[in-house]
Amino acid sequence: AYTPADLQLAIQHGELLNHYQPKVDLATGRVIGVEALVRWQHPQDGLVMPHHFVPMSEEHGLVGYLGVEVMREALRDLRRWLDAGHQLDMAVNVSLGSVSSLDYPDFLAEQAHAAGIPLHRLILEITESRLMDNPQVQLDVLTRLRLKQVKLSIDDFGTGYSGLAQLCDLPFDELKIDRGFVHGSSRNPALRAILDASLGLARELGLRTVAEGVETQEDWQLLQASGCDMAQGYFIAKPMPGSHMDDWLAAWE
Ligand code: G
Ligand code: G
Ligand code: NA
Repeated sequence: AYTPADLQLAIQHGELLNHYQPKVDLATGRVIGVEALVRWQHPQDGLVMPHHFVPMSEEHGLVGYLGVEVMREALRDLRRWLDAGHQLDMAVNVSLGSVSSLDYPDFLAEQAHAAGIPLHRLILEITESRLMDNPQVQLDVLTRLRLKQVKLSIDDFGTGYSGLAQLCDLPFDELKIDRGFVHGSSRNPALRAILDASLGLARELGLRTVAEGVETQEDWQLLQASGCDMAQGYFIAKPMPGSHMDDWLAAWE
C-alpha cells in the first residue's frame, strides 16, 4: 500500500497523468467531450489505477492537491484539442473535499482563465454517495460553480444513498447512470427497470443523461431506444493517454 508521503513525492515528481475516455451523443454519434481519469506512472510498479491512491488521498487531506494537478493537465490538454478544432467539453472527477471548500469556485475560475478555458466547457463529476455529507456548504459551493457556468454531474447514480428529494434541490446538469445498471440491462429486467426509472427521473428534473459502462452494440441500441442522451464505455473507447486522443478523434470522425 502507498503512504501519503509516497503520493506527495509522486505529485512533486510529476508522476501523475491523466487518461481520457470519450463521451458520445447517442443520437448523432458525435463526441461531446472526454472524462479525465487520473493514473500514477510509478517508477517501479508501472501504471497504478486510482482506487490504489485516490481514497488514501481523500483520507489524508491530499485530494485537493491531487485535484489541482489533474485539473491543470486536463485544462492544458483541452486547450490543445480546442485549438485543433475539436469542440469538446472536459469532465473531471471531483472529491467531496473540493466541493466543501468555499474558495474552490474562485480558485477553479482562476485556474481555467489562466489556461484559456471558458468555464462552460468544464463538467465536475461528483459521486452520488458522497453528496450530502455537508449539505449546507455543498449547496453554496455548487451554486457558486453553477453561476460561473461550470456544469455539474451526479456520478455513479444508483449506487449512493442521497435522498431523491434532496437531489432535486442541488443545481445539477447531468446524471451519469452507474455501469452496474447499464451493461446487462438488455438481459436483466430488474436492471432494465432501474435504468428506465433513472432515465425518467432525470428527464423530469431536466438533467442530461449519460450511461457509463456501455460495452456492447446491444447496450448501445437499448440505451438509444430508452432515450438516454450520451454513452461512455469500452464499446466506444477505453480510457487512453492524452497523446492517443488526437488520433482517436480523427479516426472516429
Ligand atoms: O479508470 P478508472 O479506474 O479510472 O477510475 C476509477 C475511479 O477513480 C472512478 O470511479 C473515478 O471516479 C475515480 N477517479 C479517477 N480519476 C479521478 C480524479 O482525478 N479525482 C478523483 N477524485 N477521483 C478520480
Ligand atoms: O466512477 P467513474 O465513472 O469515474 O469510473 C470510471 C471507471 O469505469 C474507470 O475505472 C473506467 O476505466 C471504467 N470503465 C469505463 N468504461 C467501462 C466499461 O465499458 N466497462 C467497465 N467494466 N468499466 C469501464
Ligand atoms: Na466519473
